[in-house]
Amino acid sequence: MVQHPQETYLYDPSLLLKLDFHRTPATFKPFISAANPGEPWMKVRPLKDTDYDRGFLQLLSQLTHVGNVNRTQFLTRFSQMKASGDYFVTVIEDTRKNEIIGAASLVIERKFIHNCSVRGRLEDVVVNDTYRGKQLGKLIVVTVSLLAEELGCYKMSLDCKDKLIKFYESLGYVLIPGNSNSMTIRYDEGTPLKRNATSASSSSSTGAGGDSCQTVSLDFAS
Ligand code: 16G
Repeated sequence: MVQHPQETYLYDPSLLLKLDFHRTPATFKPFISAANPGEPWMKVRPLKDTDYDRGFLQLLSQLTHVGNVNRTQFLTRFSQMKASGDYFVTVIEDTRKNEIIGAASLVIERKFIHNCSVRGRLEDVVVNDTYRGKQLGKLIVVTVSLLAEELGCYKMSLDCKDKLIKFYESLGYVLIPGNSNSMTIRYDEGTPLKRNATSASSSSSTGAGGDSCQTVSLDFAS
């Protein structure tokens, strides 16, 4: 096992202990929370600079293309995120195996609108699928959603595939009528530039079953 005498959290871990899991519309059976995730070997915490050695990037590769990110690149990105103060990458660790088994990021977007308020964006949600049945998807999403509210966000949004809409709805996210479109220009698919515009009301350009993205929001003001 790799020993890490000095480890750095991306953000203050005590923030996670303040979250009131009774505030979420999600149903946990049995009841769990970030502070008590249901197994003694499970820990919900901020990303650490040492998580490069705990399979964090390998887990992300279950979500999308990660590439060959070396340790230096990882640590540079970690330092940039920490310095900005706006990145709340949160993970679930299996402490028996020293392995990251779930992750989700809250990214804070600073606004002039709403009295210089902040908006949350839920990004890069992924759970190791061998840990099914432990409510980990719910746990990690609710954790960062409550964190967004705790940090003063007036709303939180995410883009997801059609097949995940029901899951996010069960956690309080809604498709806002007339305003749930996710539009994208991709710069990573070579030339010519491909344009992908997907819409809740349009099925014409979305391709094979359920691959279009939709925007789902959690409104803390209402
Ligand atoms: C999903 C993720 C998004 C992630 C993207 C990666 C959630 C809620 N949404 O849309 O955060 O960045 O997939 O796909 O986790 P890409 O590689 O095509 O951008």
